[in-house]
Amino acid sequence: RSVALVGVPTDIGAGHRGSSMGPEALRVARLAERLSKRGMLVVDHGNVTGPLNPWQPPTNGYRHLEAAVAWNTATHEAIYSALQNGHLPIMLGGDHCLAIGSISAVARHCREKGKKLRVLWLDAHADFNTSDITPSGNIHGMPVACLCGYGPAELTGIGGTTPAISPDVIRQIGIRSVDEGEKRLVHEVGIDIYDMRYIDEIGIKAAMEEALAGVDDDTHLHVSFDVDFLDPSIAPGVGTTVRGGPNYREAQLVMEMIADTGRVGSLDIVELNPAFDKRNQTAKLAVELVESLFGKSTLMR
Ligand code: DIR
Ligand code: MN
Ligand code: MN
Ligand code: MN
Repeated sequence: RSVALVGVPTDIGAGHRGSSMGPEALRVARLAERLSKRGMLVVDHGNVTGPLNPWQPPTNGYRHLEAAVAWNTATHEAIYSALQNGHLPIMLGGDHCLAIGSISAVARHCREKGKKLRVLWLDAHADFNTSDITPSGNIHGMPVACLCGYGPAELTGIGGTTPAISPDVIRQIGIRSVDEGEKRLVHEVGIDIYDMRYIDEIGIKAAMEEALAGVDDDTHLHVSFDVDFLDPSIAPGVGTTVRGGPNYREAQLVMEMIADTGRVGSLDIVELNPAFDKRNQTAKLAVELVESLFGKSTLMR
């Protein structure tokens, strides 16, 4: 299987600077080499380009809306063309607002190929804010809402179809921080959320079985991996840590169970922030988990 790495070096949607260094940290942690070792044909397509981060306060409920549109439009084109060329794209973020560009591209590809889409959103946060309920104005807290059609037309329309996806394709896993207005909205829209309370009660294995139920040979599985999904004790290199996340073994099992479906068709690795990391340990952990996501296991292969 041929894999296209697409770097998107921006922190335009975040409330802390530094996730713009994420793509390079993943390269330094040898992501391409590790996947090549697994027998995958990996081509690093380099970085998407876009405006510098002007680091302005929010206006009308958005920080840097115009620049976020530019970055997401470029990301959409890069991911869509990788898919059209038969590659499995891995988007190296960058902050999580970039999932608007990547997932709208994956959804467009699935519509054209008549494939079913399932999006696994691994995150501490629901990322379902809108301009009137956001506590921060940061667009990285809004991508799931935008993809479902709740947001400014400049973002919800990327890829030409609004909404880009239907809420029922999404499964959110690891959630433990949802803002006040956001809580109301995710219930209203009916987002399927496997929050940490639920995972504590039924266990990560049963939760993943539920999240993956119905994935079949016609399904394109997109994994949107926000590194703050992981417990901060193992993954300090993110801007918005939230305690009480999956530990190392639980995170490995999540990736292994996704790998077992054999249906992973695209991936985002986002919110990795080397400015908060120590000796690139979080990037190295992310690479290890991505190896598991692509089938590395202790006793097989
Ligand atoms: C918070 C933080 N919910 C916000 N969001 C995220 O600003 O909207 N942090 N995604 O990573
Ligand atoms: Mn290519
Ligand atoms: Mn996120
Ligand atoms: Mn998050």
